[in-house]
Amino acid sequence: MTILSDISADWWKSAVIYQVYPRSFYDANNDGIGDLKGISSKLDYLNDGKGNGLGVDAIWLSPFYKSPMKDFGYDVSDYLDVDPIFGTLDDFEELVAQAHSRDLKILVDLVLNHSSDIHPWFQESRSSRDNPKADWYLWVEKPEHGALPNNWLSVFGGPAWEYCEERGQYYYHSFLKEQPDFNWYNPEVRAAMEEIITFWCRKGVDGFRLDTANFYAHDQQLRDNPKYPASHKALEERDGVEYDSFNSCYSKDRPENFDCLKMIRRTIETCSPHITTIGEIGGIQDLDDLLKLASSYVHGSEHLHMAYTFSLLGSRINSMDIAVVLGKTEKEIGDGWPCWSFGNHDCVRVRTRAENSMGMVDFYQNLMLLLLCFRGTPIIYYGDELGMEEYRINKEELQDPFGIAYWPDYPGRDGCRTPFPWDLHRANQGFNSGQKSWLPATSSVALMKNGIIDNPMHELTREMINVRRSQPALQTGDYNQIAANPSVFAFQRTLDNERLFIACNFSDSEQELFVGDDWQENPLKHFTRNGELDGLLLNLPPYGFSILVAKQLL
Ligand code: TEU
Ligand code: CA
Repeated sequence: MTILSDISADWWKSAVIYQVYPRSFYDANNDGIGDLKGISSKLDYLNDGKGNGLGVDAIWLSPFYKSPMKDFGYDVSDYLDVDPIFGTLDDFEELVAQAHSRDLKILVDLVLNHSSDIHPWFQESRSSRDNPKADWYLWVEKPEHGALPNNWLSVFGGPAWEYCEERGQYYYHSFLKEQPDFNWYNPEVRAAMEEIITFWCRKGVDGFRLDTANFYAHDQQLRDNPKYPASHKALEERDGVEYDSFNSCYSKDRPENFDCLKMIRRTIETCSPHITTIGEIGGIQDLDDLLKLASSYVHGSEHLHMAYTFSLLGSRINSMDIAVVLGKTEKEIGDGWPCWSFGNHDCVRVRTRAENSMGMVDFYQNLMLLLLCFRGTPIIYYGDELGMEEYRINKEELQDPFGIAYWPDYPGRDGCRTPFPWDLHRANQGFNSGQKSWLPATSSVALMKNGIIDNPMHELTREMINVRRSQPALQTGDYNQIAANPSVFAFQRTLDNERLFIACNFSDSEQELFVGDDWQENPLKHFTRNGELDGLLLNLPPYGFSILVAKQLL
């Protein structure tokens, strides 16, 4: 176990997090699938501890535990071991040591809502009605007349209930039928979760991303979920995904879920006060409800440290919608701490979403700049710092079970999980040494013609991470919205007497913004499309972006 000295308990508030999807980062043993040794060998790219590299502070690793890979690791069959595809526990320890020697922190992904159906716990549970683990999962009697226990649906399609001949009962699965949900009301299950958490804390991890942190508790009366009115617009429009037409307020988001989170937090704090948590608050319900719920999970100090929602991960990324999400969050979050990302392994690449909504790559670059100026911890999804695009997957190439279930209405999540393009001129773009990769390695050359490091998008991201690091107001200052119209989004960040003015032009025409006379251009950075101060006005070129500094500071 590696101990980091000198860490502040709140390190995660000023950190920039980078999400690595281990299957797709770097394939060290050339078997077509990325691995832990591959990640270790590429840490310098992220941060070499000497001021080189992208400059991120922490890595969130998507699951690398033993798994039959029905959901690519989000179906765990042994929580305390590494899948041979990714390497060994020793490889993990080496990765932690290598990361810590560069001052990089490691967050691991805990999938505690469900296990794989081949996990020995489920195998035992399903074997009879009276085995020691009979009540570890959610088992329900078969109703008369062949009906299902209730109307709950699986996120990935069809009813959430699967019949099991051995027990003559149904079991519940929020996701695949190969991902049975645990019964969190059972104290033995909670004790097992404590052991898992403690195990990874002792391996020296600095934090956990908690998969589906709002799904643990379910309504014990098994009440039906209400259907949204036909006019309801889901946050992310996934054509034909029936799950999105229900308000799943009985199958998840339960008030009882707070007890689960409390138990997780207590267990972690027993190990170390420095370990952080980020809960994934899945679901694309009503925006107000979603942001209220996520905020309530981070109030006080008994539940999560941070939570992220899908509110910036869908197609609604424009000035007005972003301002609404940030504004509502500020209103609800109280003493909690926000956490933001524009990309992850479950949604369409942000560069592609940005182009679809605005038709401009420049607009995409502004999103990265904005992300690094928001109040809250930013998470950058691997490859977004290069401008990786969504890969348009063909039917024969489909890997994601979500896509297989809904093809072609919804093509699933493979398109955002393609291999990292280390070198466009080598086989598989340098992802490995030539063995066919699990998803096609075909990133666009458009933004990368000069290689990774000279890529303008990479340069912009790296510089902006530096700016954020040098400006405490960007890390922990207050947030005040100044303007939000379809063309311009502007806000201030203030910490003590340090004040910054951030303005972003979302349009392809020049925009004039009244800023008053107490601002000067930030000498730290002149972005490519920096605006110009003209008396009391800021002139922003098309897709311009400016950070101004209050005059008395200069
Ligand atoms: O995602 C859970 C989840 O809620 C998402 O599927 C979400 O509903 C949807 O994508 C919103 O658009 C987590 C993991 O991030 C995902 O990769 C796993 O497949 C899933 O849990 C099951 O473990
Ligand atoms: Ca490999």
